[in-house]
Amino acid sequence: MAVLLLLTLPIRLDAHAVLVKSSPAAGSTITGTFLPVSVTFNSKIDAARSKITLVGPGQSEQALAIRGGNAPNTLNAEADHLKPGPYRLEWQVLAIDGHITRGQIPFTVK
Ligand SMILES: [Cu+2]
Repeated sequence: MAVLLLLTLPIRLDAHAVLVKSSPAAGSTITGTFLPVSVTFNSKIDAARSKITLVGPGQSEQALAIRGGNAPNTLNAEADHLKPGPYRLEWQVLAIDGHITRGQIPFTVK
């Protein structure tokens, strides 16, 4: 029994940040040139050691200034001067368990 506990403990402590929801949502289409960004995870994250990059038409990249959210599991940012075309947000976050996770949120500007 003690051995079983030791084996399962590391798994239970594991708490990588997993994306819960985002604005814009993945696959969504937005209008306008200004874009508020909000990304929420399933665990607390270190906003100072996390980043969001906006990749736009022609693979242009822009690092967005990150603000912590109202909640410790949310990142906020904003982008402006958007032109119509395909975009994606590339996020990389550091969770409180010390693990980095990353992912992409594709969306379209009309
Ligand atoms: Cu982890």
